[in-house]
Amino acid sequence: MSYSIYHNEDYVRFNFNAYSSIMDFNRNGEKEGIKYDMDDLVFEERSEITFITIDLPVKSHVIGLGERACGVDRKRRKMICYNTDPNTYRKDQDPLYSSIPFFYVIKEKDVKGYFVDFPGRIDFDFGVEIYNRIKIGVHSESFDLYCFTGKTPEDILRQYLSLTGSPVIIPEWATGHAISRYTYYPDRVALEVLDSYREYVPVDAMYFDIHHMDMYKLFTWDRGRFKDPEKFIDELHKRNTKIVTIVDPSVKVDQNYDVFNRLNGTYVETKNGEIYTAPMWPGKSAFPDFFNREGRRRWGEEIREWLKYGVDGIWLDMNEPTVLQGDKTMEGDAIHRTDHGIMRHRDVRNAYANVQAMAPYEAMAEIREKPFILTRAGYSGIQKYAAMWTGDNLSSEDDLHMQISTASSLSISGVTSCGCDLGGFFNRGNPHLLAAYYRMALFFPLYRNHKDIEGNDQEIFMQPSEIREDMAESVSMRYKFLDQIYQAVYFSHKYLKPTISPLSFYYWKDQDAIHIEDQ
Ligand code: NBV
Repeated sequence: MSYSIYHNEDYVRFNFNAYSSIMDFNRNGEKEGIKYDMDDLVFEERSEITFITIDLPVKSHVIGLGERACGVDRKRRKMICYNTDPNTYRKDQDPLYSSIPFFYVIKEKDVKGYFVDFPGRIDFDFGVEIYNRIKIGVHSESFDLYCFTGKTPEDILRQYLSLTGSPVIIPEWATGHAISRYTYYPDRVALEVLDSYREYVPVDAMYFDIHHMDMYKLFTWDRGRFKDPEKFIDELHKRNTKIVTIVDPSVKVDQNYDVFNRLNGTYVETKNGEIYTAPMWPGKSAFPDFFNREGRRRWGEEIREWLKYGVDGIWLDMNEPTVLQGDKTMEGDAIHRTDHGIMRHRDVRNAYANVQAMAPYEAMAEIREKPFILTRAGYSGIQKYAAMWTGDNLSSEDDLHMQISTASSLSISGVTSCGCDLGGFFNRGNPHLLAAYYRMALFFPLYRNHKDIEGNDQEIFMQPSEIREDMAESVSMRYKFLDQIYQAVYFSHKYLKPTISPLSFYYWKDQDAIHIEDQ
């Protein structure tokens, strides 16, 4: 095991085995070599895994590390970075859809920030196996470890974001009240839903899930359900409502399907050089290799055509990427022909969503001032392109409380435009719980009601009158604060600040703050 040390005023970087990150991070002003107090860090390599241990004082806490199904403090927990669709998640489920291997260690008198740049599997152990040390198992011998020099969590976040990219500034409408369900159709019913909602509250955006497609084929409309998509979108726009459509990464393998043919030659491959296929919504599917410049270019062309219908935003789902077989992750030996050479899926998996989001971001930026992409998966740097929601949460009291920690932890991990499905996605909730979600998430950057196909009705007009009033009051309160909420999004982009944050982020010196998880 060998490493070189680089540094600039923001961080010290340990570069293992001359690894050249596939992420396009900004490493301006780096110089080689520096004296670093190694008491803190110990490196050790054991059969394909490199272990790093870091001092974890008795009176310390750990925050950050992206979305996690638990409270704010990561101490005495083990957590994995390997993007996974958990089907649904309850408290303590790990890992989830995205991986942000960046965290803060809050000590009595100071704070440290670390970022392990490796988009494959990393196992984090915050003082479980060794009481007073953090143990990190990186499943590679080639990666970068960054130790930030900032003196406060704010400084450290700024340094991390200067390196990995400033958060996207989403359009104003994306922070308004949004409605969604798996799936509203046909067109006239969708309009009826929208109009019924609008009797009570404004609706800035309506999301369309996978049933808008013809047999789940990407970039198609089911013409039985949406006869004239342009006209339908016009109707939404007349009501001042934007439309966001889902786009999965799975392309139906079918020689008669023009999108499959056009993307041919740019798919993820098996180690034998054949197209890697797996079952997904459209049946046997292939997956574009977005790590490849040509793959992104052709994907961008499809997106450009799609936007011509008048679509305002793109919702990237199942992009961990998830397949409907085995443990739902793509074969680790599958091959990506990246711009930096051939790489195994397992070594770059977590960044698939990042490269997937690049082309739609660019395509939208050509025609609009502020692109809007919502993603479920991602890796450090995803914040440059997309907002993120916390996936398939459960309608439950537990989830309602947990989302405050889950979403605000995402925000202090750099994914500042974030939110959760209001009402909870899976299972049957109840009107009181739904209204409570509307109150709980009042200051989340995203504010979207979304529900599973088998879930109960979560539309405001389907609730009992006292609940309708309660929800309408929350929405009206949200709109009173919308300028401030949007200002937080803008500040995150411009000044590299979190939008929402757990109390312990700003009040890290206050011993009690870490225990407060409902603010
Ligand atoms: O596309 C359907 C759903 C979607 O509604 C949800 O928001 C995603 O997180 N999607 C997952 C596919 C799986 C649903 C069981």
